[in-house]
Amino acid sequence: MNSRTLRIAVCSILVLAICAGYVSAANNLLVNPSFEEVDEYGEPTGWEMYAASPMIASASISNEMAASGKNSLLCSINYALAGKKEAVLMQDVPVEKNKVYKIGLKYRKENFKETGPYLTINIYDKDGKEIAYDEPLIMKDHNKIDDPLLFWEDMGFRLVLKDTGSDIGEGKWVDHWVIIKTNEDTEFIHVAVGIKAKNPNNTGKIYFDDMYIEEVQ
Ligand SMILES: [Ca+2]
Repeated sequence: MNSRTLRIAVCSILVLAICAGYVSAANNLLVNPSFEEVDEYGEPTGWEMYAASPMIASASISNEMAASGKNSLLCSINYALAGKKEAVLMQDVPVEKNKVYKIGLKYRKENFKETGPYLTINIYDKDGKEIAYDEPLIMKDHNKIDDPLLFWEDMGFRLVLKDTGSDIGEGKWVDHWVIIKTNEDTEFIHVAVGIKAKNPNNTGKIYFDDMYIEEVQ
């Protein structure tokens, strides 16, 4: 193979790789779903962060542990102090009306013994107001969970993956997913991912990675 042929071959492979990357990225509607991109301040691009007391419960991008790529979202309780501790990342994702979407994530706990992690899903209208569903509710299906302390809770106006102190995910990555349907007024899916703990007695960490929102139907 001469150098010109080699160059063409390398370029062709690059183009194919870029196309493949584009196609798979196009299926996931979330921006920065694997927490790989950070701005000059180390904040994850595409996400809005909220922490009530960031010294006590924090959310940050970490390279200590990752399900894919180099980074993940780390939410930690740094001091065991009384009160409600919350640290969360949020994103509003434009979606279509009357379609079915699958939403999922991976997480891993490290010595985390409190309530949390959680994933909250709201369906928003064009004004960013949450839409309340009557029967049928938001959720159509979800992954099977063999632990009464961990469950998907559909309140009609909000769908939450709630962990009330299970051991699931301790020391290993676990997957959770849910299938939802948008309605006639839907413009956005709002997701919030992080930790919420009330009067924590322990410090601990949770890593999140590989989130997705995909249209399935
Ligand atoms: Ca990642």
